[in-house]
Amino acid sequence: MDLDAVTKQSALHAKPDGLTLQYGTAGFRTKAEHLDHVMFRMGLLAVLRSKQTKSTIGVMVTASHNPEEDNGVKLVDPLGEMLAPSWEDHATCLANAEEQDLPRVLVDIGEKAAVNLHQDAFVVIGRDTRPSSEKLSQSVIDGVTVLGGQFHDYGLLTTPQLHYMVYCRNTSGQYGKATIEGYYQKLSAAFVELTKQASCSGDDQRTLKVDCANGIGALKLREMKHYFSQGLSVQLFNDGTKGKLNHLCGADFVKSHQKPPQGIEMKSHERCCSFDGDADRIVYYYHDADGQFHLVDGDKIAALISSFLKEPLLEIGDSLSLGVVQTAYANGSSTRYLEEVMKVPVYCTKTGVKHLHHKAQEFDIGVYFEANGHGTVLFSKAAEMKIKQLAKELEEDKKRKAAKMLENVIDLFNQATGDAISDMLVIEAILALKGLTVQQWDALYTDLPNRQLKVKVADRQVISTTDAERQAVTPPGLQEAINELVKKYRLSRAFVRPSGTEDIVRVYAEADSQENADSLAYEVSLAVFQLAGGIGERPQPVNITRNLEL
Ligand code: NG1
Ligand code: ZN
Repeated sequence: MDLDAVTKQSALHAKPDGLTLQYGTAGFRTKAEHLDHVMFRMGLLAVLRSKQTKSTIGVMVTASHNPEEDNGVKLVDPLGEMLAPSWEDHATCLANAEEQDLPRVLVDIGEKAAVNLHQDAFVVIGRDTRPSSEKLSQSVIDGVTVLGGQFHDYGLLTTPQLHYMVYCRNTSGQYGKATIEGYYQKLSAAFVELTKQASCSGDDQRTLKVDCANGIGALKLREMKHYFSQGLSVQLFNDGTKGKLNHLCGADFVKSHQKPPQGIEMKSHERCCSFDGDADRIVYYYHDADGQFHLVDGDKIAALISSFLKEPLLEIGDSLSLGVVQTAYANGSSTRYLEEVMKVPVYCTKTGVKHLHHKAQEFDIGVYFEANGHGTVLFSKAAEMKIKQLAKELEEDKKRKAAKMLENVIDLFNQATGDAISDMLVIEAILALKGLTVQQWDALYTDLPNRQLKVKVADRQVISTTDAERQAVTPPGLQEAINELVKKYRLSRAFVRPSGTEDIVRVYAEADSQENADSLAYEVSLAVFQLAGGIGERPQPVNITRNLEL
């Protein structure tokens, strides 16, 4: 390592004094103007990680569903996975080192992680459409270059596309071609093949309105839609030509406000969906004949997919294990439906897709989704080989067809990470094959009314949790208070946890009616405010907050 060169270059990307950041649920995320040094340093870190793993490492510049003024960065590990936990600690140390300590911290990481510095390094970089992203990704490149790493800058990409590129490159092209056309072709071919078996079900069925959150999803979907236009016609809204990124639109807005985005015309019973700002989340929704809004979220996506998969799996007669992974935010009704009606084992992990991904890898077929619409289905290598073999060998027509269908499903899911475009195509294929309308899909089960709130506290780390974040361990007395409040309502549940992407504590509550869910969420927020060092204005009852918002 040429530490003198690092010091010199770093001075051009100097860290503001006293600023500390944490590598959270999805990397570093904050106001874009505070991130230049972090980007440069993540370029350095990506080189070390690449040398250590002898693989290509990805760096994605995005702040997903956060406001346009924010930005962020995360590293992508060799198989498209999120960065390993010990390296998250290295990332935090490196990002927070004062200028003069940077060389020492860099050497330290190299030693601790036993990095062979003579190894070559290769880093691929992608970015979203934020105005700040281009300059920040240049800072990543500066970091990569000063440590002698090679790189390929893909420019504008969705987050899942960057994961895909990393995965392709580290499996010598076996997974697919590491180009944007490779991505479009792989997914579209699987979609077209899968939907061939669907009986033609009218024009209406095959049209989908997509709210692209004014983000990168619009650019990529516009390029891609020609590849699958025979099977599905997508109409893009909030395509970034007018509105602001994630402002009053996008998957996070729709999920958290439980209302449609602005900028989309919805007729009753029309199937609509929203991506988030970097196109790794998707939620569906529609208006019924009475004009009432219905959200079809990540939990219902998981339910649709697992019930679809069960049939061909049964048909091929091979006992491949199927499991569903959720977080504490999964609606109680979805868990009950999956366990009791679908008879599929369900597991709960901590928030953050890396936890779900990890757990899902324990099954032959692991379906994982966060309620917010981030997820995918993972097939183990063994399951994939088995299915591909059966698709070739099976004599009986029906069985071979089932195996072939599963083979296409494997190709259609982005196995590297949750992907709005890939998930959208899977969902559309399933609806077409099953001849289901969005209302019929929604009717699989009825969501329990729920509410999510945010509470500002001086230090959100005073809250620590256990049992996949469903129980608060500290501060003392908080869990007891929550238990008492929950007892007051029917079918109720509540939990709190510090956010990994925002400086707030999140409160979640569900109960038998919306009023009760709102009221429980409010009461729990007050308990957090009082027991965990709330700052600013005291939490207000939900209907007041909602009125203020309107
Ligand atoms: P935090 O801010 O840690 O709750 C949010 C989402 C996560 C995940 C990350 C990354 C909720 C409740 N939390 O994390 O599920 O998607 O952002 O984008 O939706
Ligand atoms: Zn996202």
